[in-house]
Amino acid sequence: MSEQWWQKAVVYQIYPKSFQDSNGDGVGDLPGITMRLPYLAQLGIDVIWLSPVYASPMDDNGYDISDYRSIAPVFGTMDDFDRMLKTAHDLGIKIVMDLVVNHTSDEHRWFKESRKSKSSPYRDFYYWRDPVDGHEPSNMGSVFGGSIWEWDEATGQYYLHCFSKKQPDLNWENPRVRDEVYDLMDFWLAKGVDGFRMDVISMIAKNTAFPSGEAGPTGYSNLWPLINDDQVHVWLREMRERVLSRYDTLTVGECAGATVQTAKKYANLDGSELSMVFQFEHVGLTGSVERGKWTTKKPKLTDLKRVFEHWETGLEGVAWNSLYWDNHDQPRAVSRWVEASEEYRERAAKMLATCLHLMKGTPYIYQGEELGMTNYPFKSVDECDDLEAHDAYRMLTQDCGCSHEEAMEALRAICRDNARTPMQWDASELAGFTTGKPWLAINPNHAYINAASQVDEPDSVFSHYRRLVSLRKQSLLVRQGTFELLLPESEELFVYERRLGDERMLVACNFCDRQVAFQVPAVYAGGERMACNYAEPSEGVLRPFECFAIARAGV
Ligand code: ISL
Repeated sequence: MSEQWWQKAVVYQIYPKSFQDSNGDGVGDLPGITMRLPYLAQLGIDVIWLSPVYASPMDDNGYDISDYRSIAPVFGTMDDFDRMLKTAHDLGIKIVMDLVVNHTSDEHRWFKESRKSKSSPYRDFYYWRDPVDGHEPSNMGSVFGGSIWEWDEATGQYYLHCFSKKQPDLNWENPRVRDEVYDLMDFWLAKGVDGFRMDVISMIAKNTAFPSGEAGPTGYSNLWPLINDDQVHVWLREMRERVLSRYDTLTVGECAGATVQTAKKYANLDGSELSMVFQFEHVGLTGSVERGKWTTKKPKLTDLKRVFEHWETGLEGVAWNSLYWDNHDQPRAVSRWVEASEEYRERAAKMLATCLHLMKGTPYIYQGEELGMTNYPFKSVDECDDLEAHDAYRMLTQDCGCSHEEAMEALRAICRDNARTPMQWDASELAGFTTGKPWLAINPNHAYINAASQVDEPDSVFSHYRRLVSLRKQSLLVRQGTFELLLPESEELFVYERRLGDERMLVACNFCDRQVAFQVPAVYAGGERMACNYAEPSEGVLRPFECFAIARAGV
């Protein structure tokens, strides 16, 4: 297969609420994004993944959509959208929209009609079930707490919601639902958008027996047996045939629960389903049975490497990988994956970037990651906006017996608002993000972590990212070479090799704040060093958080 454009691309994720405010209401917006496009062009990225900007009551910051064909007024107008898309395209940047079609908002017209009566023509757009023995039809818990079933007094039935009760799940078995989804995809593709990031697409097909499972600490069982892993592929193929085959798109499915085996179907190079998936194995490494994701653990490096190796080698020649450290649902990369004091933060941020960007797959940069932005020092749950954080605080303190301080420690480590604090554009009081009151607090470290101090500074984290983005563009080896993990047993070093024809590249990364012995294999003698985060080369060691790559041809 010849190289597809999305295999050569680097994607940058924008979380619109927190990127750039243009009208002083404290919330980021589309004109703000348009204003900052030259910054992204300077970074060199090829594609923007835009988190949802559609009409929404914002129960889950836009992942609850009430109209798929209009823009939320807080973000601007359709004209603002068209202007942003055109300006981006003029700069050579593509835009991929977030497609949230596992569920709608309960304020979407379809759901409002659906809940009116059992005989509504929209009733079957959602999953409605009778009580079983006077209770919910199953004991499963939703992602944001409580049951997946919400009682509706008016019609005497429950409806299904895997996320908040304001996010009822669409019934994909109904062909009319699928027609509507394909139509709205067409609407945006015809406008010129370049693809979709598909929200929880691995969850659209349900096991409609709605099984109950063993209850965990919250009194509810795990959600995963609800997912029908086979049917989802049937519908994705249908979606390809009916819509995607008519356009040249990047599609990335958010696929919690995907394995290398299932990803071979989702992201097969034959193009029958999606371009690639977001897998969750590495971000899942820090969870626990008792507390779910709400722990303060750091992953073991050997586990992290095993996951990447598994995906890199497992999909080789068959399917395509995506590569990410963080996004709007994850804490900040530099706070999460390593234990780096402020002294080493910049080196660690560059090291993580090098480690990820020189693997095989399409890399994703989450806004602010390119500046080395960090988690936020939350002291109280009242400082958090995210519905999930509030539910987690309640669960940790009430169901898991944590003290306030223990619960806050978990929130500081893992809650989603860590990633959602406003972009740090400059050192001024409001970080250049807004002139009003920011919707979520700005991290006080914007005084020294900000774009203004980095864009023209050759040693900055931003410049390091910029070099990595450009390296991928120039190097077929980086884009298409095979991956081999070296030193799999090391708990300090992440070292791998890439090979293509007679070219090879060694990538060496020290994940800890100590110097560790390391000999570059003799075959690399005289090779070209790049992507380094120390000015002078070292001999026989990797210094704290050191990284570099060496490339050699003709071997
Ligand atoms: O962040 C998580 C909960 O801890 C994830 O499980 C997350 O809910 C899951 O990855 C699905 O995420 C997507 O759909 C959600 C939305 O809240 C997330 O922001 C979105 O990325 C519901 O639409």
